[in-house]
Amino acid sequence: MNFKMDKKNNVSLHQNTNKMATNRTFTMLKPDAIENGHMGKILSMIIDAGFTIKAMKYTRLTEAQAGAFYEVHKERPFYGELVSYMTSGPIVAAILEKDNAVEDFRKLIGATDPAEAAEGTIRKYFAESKGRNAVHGSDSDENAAIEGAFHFSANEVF
Ligand code: IDP
Ligand code: MG
Repeated sequence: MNFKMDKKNNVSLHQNTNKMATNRTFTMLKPDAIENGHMGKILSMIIDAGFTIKAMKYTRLTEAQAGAFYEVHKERPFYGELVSYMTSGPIVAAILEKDNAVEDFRKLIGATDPAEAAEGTIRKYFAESKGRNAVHGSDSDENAAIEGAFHFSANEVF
């Protein structure tokens, strides 16, 4: 993955990546989850599953930020739709900590498409569709570090 932001956005994707340990992952509660009033319930599920919140913010992505975050998908037919959805309203971004964080969090959120998500997963409960699927979870330790540093500076991580 190669996230690059304009200098003027004052976001460096490579700063502070050393602050992310391998027992951390990065999540976003996506605009549909916030819009549908599921913020509290999803955060409860995350905390009840044993994750500790190391950093968290309520924010709205710019088109440049969403475009860069999902740059790996830029050739996919749904890219435009994805960027416009991810900028359509506020999100909650967070860095989470737990043993085996990346894998355990992907299990907690379930498959990308809620129709394929296991019972008891966040996407099974709250996702509207494969596109509007309530939550993001990093897919590797490396991406967790990159994505965490994309959203948080060192003094925002506890
Ligand atoms: P993931 O979020 O489960 O890792 P990815 O394949 O990495 O899934 O896709 C990133 C995001 O792009 C998904 O969470 C979803 O919001 C969106 N997306 C993926 N596939 C489709 C699709 O076929 N149609 C519309 N949106 C999609
Ligand atoms: Mg993914």
